[in-house]
Formats: sequence, C-alpha cells, structure tokens
Amino acid sequence: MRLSDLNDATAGALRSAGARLSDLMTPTVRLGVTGLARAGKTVFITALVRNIIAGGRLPHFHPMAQGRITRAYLEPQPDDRIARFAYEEHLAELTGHPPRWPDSTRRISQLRLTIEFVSAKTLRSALMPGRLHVDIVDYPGEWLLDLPLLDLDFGAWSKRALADARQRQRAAAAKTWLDFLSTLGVDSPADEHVALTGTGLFTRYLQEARAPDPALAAPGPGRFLLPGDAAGSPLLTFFPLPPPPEGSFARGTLGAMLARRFESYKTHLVKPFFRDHFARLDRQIVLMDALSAITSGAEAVDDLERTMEAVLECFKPAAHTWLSRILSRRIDRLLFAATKADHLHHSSHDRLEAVLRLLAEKAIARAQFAGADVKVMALAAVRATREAEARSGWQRLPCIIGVPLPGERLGRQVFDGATETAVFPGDLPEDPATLKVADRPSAVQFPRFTPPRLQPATPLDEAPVLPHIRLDRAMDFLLGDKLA
Ligand SMILES: Nc1nc2c(ncn2[C@@H]2O[C@H](COP(=O)(O)OP(=O)(O)OP(=O)(O)O)[C@@H](O)[C@H]2O)c(=O)[nH]1
Ligand SMILES: [Mg+2]
Repeated sequence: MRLSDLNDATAGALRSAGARLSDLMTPTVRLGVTGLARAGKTVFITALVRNIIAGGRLPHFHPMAQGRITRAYLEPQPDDRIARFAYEEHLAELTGHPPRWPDSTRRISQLRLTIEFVSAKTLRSALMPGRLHVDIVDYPGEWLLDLPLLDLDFGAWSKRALADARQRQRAAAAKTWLDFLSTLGVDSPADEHVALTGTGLFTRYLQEARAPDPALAAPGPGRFLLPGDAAGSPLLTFFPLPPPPEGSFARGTLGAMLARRFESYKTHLVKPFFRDHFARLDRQIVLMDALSAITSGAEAVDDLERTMEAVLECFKPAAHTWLSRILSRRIDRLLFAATKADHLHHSSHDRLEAVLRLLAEKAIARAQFAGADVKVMALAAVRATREAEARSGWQRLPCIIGVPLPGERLGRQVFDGATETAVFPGDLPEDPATLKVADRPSAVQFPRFTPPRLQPATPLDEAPVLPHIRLDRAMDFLLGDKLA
C-alpha cells in the first residue's frame, strides 16, 4: 500500500509517527548552562542560538567554519510542562534600537535547537546527513543557591546561614533579623505567628544584603530571593534557628516546626527542579562573573569562590551528594567561562582566565580526576565594546570603548546611556591570589555597557549577527565533536 492510498488522517498520523521516530533516533546533547544570578546565562543562550542559526562569524567553531552546517532551527521543546525560552524576544531586545539586555529571568524555560550537518567522515556523510538536538534550560540563577541545601539538614544549614549573616559586609542588613533571633531559644514553642514574623525579617535581610549589586554571590535559599511560582507558598515559611547541642529539637518546639518546613522546601521545590533538569546533563558550561566580584573587592571574590565551590561540589562524581547519586550520566566536557570579558582589553584576558582557574580550582581538579575534559576561558557572549589605546605621557594605556548604561558612574561622571566613552579599566594583578587580600583597593573599575548598536534591519531574521569574544571556541568545545 502506498501513502497516497490512505485517507488524510491516517497518512498524517503515519507521518507524525515517522517524525517522532526520527526525532527519537536523533542524538541529543543536554547542555547545562550553570551560573548564579546575572552571570550571563540568558545572554549566552541567546547569542549561541543566534550565531548558529544565522551563521555568525565563528572561525573557531569548526563545523561552521568548514561549511558543514546546512541548517539550524528551533523545534518545540521536549518538555510540555515548561515554557519555551523566549529566544525571539531576547534577540529583539539585544538587537533593538536602542538595544537592551534581557530582564533578569523569573521562571524556568527550555529550548531545543536542531542542527543539520554534513559529517566530516566521508562514509557517514555518504550514508545520511547528520542531525543533532541541543536541549538547554534557562532558569533564575538564584535557584542554583539551593543545590547545596540538599546535602544539609536543618541544623547544619542554620549554622551556615548564621555565619553568613554575621559577616562584616552583611551586618547592617542582618541586624533586625539577628536581634529577633536572639529573642528565641531552642525550646521556644511552635507558633505560626512567630514563624511568619521571623520569615519576613529573614527574607528582608536576604533581599537587602544583595540589593547593592545582584550580580554578586548572595546567601539563599534561592526562592526567598526569587520565588517564581512558589510566591506566597507556605513552603517558604521558615528561617534558620541554631539547634540544641544534642542535635535535634524537641517535639512541639518552633525549631522542630521550622526544620520540618525546611525539609518540605527541599522535597517539593528544590529536588524536582534539579532532578528534572540537572540529572541528565551531557555537557556543562559554568559561567562566572568574576569581574563584578573583583570590582567589589576581596569579600565579594571570596563569596563567589565559596558559593560556586558549594554548588559545584554537588556534581562530585562519587556518590556522596544527593545530585551525584541521581546523575544518570557522566558530564564528559566541562567549560569554566569568565563572562563579560569585553569589559577588559584582550591583553588582560589571560589574567582573567588565571583568576577563574584560582576561583574554581577545586572543581576543576575534581572534574579532571573524574576523567572529564575541562577548559577555562574568558569570553563575552555579546561584545559590547571595542578596543583602543590611549596615550598618557609616554605610556600607552589599553582602553575599551562603549556606551555605559544610564546611571553608571566612573569617578564623578554619571553616564546618560547614549554617550560613547573610552575607559581604562585598570590591570588585573599578575598573581590572582592578591585579589583575595582584604582591604586592598579593587584592581579594576569599569561601568557596565549597553549592548552594541547594530545596523537597523527588518525583518528580525536579517538583523546583523551579534559580535562576541571566543563564543566560537566555547561552542566548538561543547558541541564540535558531536557534529564531526
Ligand atoms: N558587556 C557584556 N555584558 C554582559 C554579557 N553577558 C551578560 N552581560 C551583562 O550581565 C547581565 C546579566 O546577564 P543575563 O544573561 O541576564 O544573566 P543571567 O545569568 O541570565 O541572570 P539571571 O536571569 O538573573 O539568573 C546583562 O544584563 C548584562 O548587563 C556580555 O557578554 N557582555
Ligand atoms: Mg537569565
């Protein structure tokens, strides 16, 4: 029987079954884009997809440079319960007039990029054209802070949270909550009103502590900073309370009630998120905004290092953590990327990479020990600046030129968001360890820039491709061998 002999409905069903089958047979790479809030995840995903679909300037992404990518397009994401990544919206923002960065992410979304290619292996390319699915999830970076909670009980978490709150840089924000805490004891009775008051003060402390710069590592829990669908849920009604020396709270106490809610938070909000989206990753890129931390000083650098180490430790391959126990496959390639490298002249990129190597030292060693291929690089998914040299007497200073965001400051100058400015950001130290020495003045200072102004173009598909720094090398490391 031929397909044309069937009625329309049956033929349609057969065709879609065929499409599903070929979909099932298409290899999939699940790419984990891991990073704290404002690290650059959404911009990275948008730039990666845009550059592959539109054939950007990617000389170091070999399948593209060799002309073997025949088509790339977005397909419906595999998980019907999750929104599609708002690619077109983010691209329109980045390439608009004036261009702007996407808003901070408030909910989870997913995309599936399908790449059709000609294999470099002659025999395979003669047999059939290649197809690869790349699945990526975008989420609010705050939620990453919850991963280390899964391996802590309420007592251990309370001790850690208190140590965080007592750090010098958080003293002012934490004072009201810590004063309230000092009125409670291990035998305070369970009382919903007290639980609600304490939660309100604790949440306000977390939000105030990070208000000056959301790009810096902050203490969680993540949903207290960005609740998403859990806003107003009773699952968010708890706060840390140090346990009695013998370990656990007696029944009927406030501590026992808070501990129970902490466990519910992990079970009902945190575990499903990481189980569904982190347990099956093949490749991972860890994005770290080291430059914002360096600009803020040694305490911020230390916070970033500690926070990311706690997160990355959860991926430890031996079955010692909740996540590593449920990881169904091994991440075989891991890229550590210092984002926003366009804030520095290229002559400083090696030093930025050295900073990242130091900050992620333990995670790099662990991944290498487990047999993963690991790379470290400084990149800019979207390059917002260009380079120049300024003369100061006999000296030549490597500068960057861009349009600082409105309200950004440099010395006494306040920018209007429209004026192009040349900036000498300063030099990163030769020895990155000096960045962790308290009370040293920051090594670099720069304003944040608007995205680059590209030539106007309609329709959107014809907009110029976004410029970048080393995005092609990152893509080659993460995807190149799957398109060989
Ligand atoms: N100059 C420059 N700035 C960047 C680049 N990538 C990100 N940024 C800046 O960093 C900010 C945060 O980037 P996002 O991609 O939104 O970060 P995110 O990791 O998705 O953050 P959340 O959604 O809050 O988790 C942007 O608004 C830009 O100001 C880049 O390649 N170059
Ligand atoms: Mg985002």
